[in-house]
Amino acid sequence: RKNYSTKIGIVGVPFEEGQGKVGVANGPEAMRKSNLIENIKSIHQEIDVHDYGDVCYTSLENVEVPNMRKYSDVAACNLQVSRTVEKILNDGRICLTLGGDHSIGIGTVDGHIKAKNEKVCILWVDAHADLNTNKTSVSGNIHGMPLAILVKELADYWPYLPGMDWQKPVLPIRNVAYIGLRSVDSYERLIIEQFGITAYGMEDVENYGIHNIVNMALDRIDPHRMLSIHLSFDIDSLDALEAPSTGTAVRGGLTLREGIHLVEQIHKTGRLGAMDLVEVNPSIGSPKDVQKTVEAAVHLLMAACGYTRRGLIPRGPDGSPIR
Ligand code: NNH
Ligand code: MN
Ligand code: MN
Repeated sequence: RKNYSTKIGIVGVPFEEGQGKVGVANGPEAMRKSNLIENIKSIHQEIDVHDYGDVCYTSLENVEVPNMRKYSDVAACNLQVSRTVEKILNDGRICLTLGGDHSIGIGTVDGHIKAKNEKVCILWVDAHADLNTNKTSVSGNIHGMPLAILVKELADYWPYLPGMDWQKPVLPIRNVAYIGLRSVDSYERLIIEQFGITAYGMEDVENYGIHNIVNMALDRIDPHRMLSIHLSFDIDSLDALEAPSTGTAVRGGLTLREGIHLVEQIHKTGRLGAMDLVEVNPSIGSPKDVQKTVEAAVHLLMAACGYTRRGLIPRGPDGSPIR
């Protein structure tokens, strides 16, 4: 069933404990101040966008897991993220989550999986694989671990995670594809190879072009074209020239054109269920860098709501095209 849904729900997650740099918690505020909601409303008059505000949480006490920094915050915040995403989807809306660092992907994907009874596939658009466990991570930053926590096949690699019992690793690894990889840790590469995870790096984008890469990814993760698509978009998938204000910028990435095309293509499937836009850090770079990065984020989110660069034919009050 096509979901060119005109019903959109927005939630902000001002959370930065999944990594070490101050400022990424202000991502939602920066995107809203750049008129995100008004811009989405102006795409066409049938759009019905509701802002659910920001997620709040109270940290758990006395829980720690080795080599997982700020674990208690991540666990507590993600429960609220999961509940909110599930609610927005059950309200019949496409859910757009504004990050925040990428550790919030644990909650967004979990909420999506719960709302759609596991009929979900994941497109992880990122320079990084975010597939470390607490045993392989060099940084201890949980934003480098969300996919490893979510997938079924890696469940045995984790110790018991206190305060995360609401989260079950039910996501099959074959339902996950990467686009944009160019900074993959060696144990992450090992897992990608061992499990045959669909992973398109920048050299693949170069060889096939972004349009074919998106189709190849969907052929692999959703061959019957029946799953709800979760698009988890890390702004660092874009080239550092296009999105400088992010904690771990990597050069040689996607252009904004490629990013927008990818999102437009996913919108056109009619099966976009939820999108995350994460790792925008307004405390990094000059005011111009910040503006560039936030504008890129807003463009990507608008494409998810059906904004087209071709323009739309105006419609009258009854919804019929004016000629
Ligand atoms: N792989 C590194 C780590 O686990 C870096 C992760 N950083 C990201 N991921 N920005 O998207 O710490
Ligand atoms: Mn990421
Ligand atoms: Mn990244």
